[in-house]
Amino acid sequence: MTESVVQYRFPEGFWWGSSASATQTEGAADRDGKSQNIWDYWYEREPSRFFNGVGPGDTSRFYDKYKEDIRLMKEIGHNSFRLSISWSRLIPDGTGEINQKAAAFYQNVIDEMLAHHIEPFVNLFHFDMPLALQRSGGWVSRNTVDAFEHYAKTCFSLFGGKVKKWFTHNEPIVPIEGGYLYDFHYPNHVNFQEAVQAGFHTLLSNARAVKAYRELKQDGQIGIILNLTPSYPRSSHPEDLKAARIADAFFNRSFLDPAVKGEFPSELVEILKAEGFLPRYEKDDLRLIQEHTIDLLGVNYYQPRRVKAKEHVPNPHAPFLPERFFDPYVMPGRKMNPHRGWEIYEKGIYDILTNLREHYGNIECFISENGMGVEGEERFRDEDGIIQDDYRIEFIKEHLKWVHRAIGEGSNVKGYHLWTFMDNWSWTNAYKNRYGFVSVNLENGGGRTVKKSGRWFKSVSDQNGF
Ligand code: BGP
Repeated sequence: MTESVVQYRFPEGFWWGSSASATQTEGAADRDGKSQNIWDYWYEREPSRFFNGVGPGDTSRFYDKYKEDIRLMKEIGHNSFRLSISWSRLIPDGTGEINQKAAAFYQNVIDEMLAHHIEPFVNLFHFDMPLALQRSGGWVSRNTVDAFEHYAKTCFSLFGGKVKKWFTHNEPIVPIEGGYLYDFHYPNHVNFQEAVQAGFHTLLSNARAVKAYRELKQDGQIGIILNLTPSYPRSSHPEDLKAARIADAFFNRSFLDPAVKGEFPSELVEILKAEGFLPRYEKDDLRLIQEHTIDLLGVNYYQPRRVKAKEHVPNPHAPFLPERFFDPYVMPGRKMNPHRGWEIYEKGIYDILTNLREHYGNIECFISENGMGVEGEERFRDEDGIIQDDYRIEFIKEHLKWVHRAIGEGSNVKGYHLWTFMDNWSWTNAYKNRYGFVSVNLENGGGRTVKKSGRWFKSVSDQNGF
């Protein structure tokens, strides 16, 4: 790759790579002893809820093609990559016996990455509850917290000799939103009390895993990955500001404050108390959460949240949702990714990093997801077979410029991982929007081709900037 003038240079050792998750990439959903998770089961029951009726059975076949994929990661300049372990593959009943074939698979993946000098960042839970545990209540049940602690310890003892960056959860608020508030994950309940309980248990499971990890003294770091969506008020009117503050407490600080500071945001606690929704917990839980905060924070950023004061008195008979306190605000003139329906606001990434620097002790962090899903990318394939995704390069550059600026002002941000390495299965959106550096041909056995953005990323990684 020819050297070009580097205008934005990043600190030595910056983590360049991408992230992915087990259910979205592995395939082999019913092979080699893996049991069903909620996605396998929900798809079996309601295939029509998934774009074009495509389910999680095959996804991108990482299970079979991981060697080729890791080689491609190297080829496009990765020095790190985040994957998740499939709980229902490793411990098919959710708790109990280890599936030795699964243990061997993850061991091989980790070894292959290390052989290519790609550091594995390993996440334990990425939306994929084993069905056996969901049947007994999933995150609403305290037993799941015990099962998670056991699962986490199992992973640390199997792989912790080689893996030095661990994450307990990816976007833990999303299964709560999807499963218990807004009907886009199984079990499709709309029940605020369950949502709060599930959220509390998730946080407790994080603290238990952090504690277990520290006790093992494995000489690595443990953290959590949060989707931080800055809440911007429509105006500086006090009612709009209040709406934004409450939205921030619900969707960001609910997980950020306990994970990083060990405490729950008082605005949120007040609301839960006033509305009668405090979770059930045991005497030592709060202390455990307080004493076991994370080392390293992953920040997923796609879009901001814009809000305004409520325009109408909320219907007291409607199910209780956070939107009782604010309305979404559609800002005229906003820049959109029309495929995903998400606003693109690059400065948001800088605002998050600044907030972490100013209010969260400048905790060590990295951008663990950021990316652009585009439908119908085949139309950008040129005669050499390469997808000319200049829009993705532009998207990454514009975000990286703000990351660079935040670093200049002292932010403790250590890397940038794109969502995602190769096109993968996006939950109910299945393969509608493509996010990868590498395209996956679903008709042709999952054949891979590096997109223009992948080649460009190699030069960014080589030059440590662009
Ligand atoms: C994040 C998830 C990923 C991924 C990504 C893109 O919320 O961590 O799993 O899917 O978003 O979003 P989507 O797949 O919904 O388009």
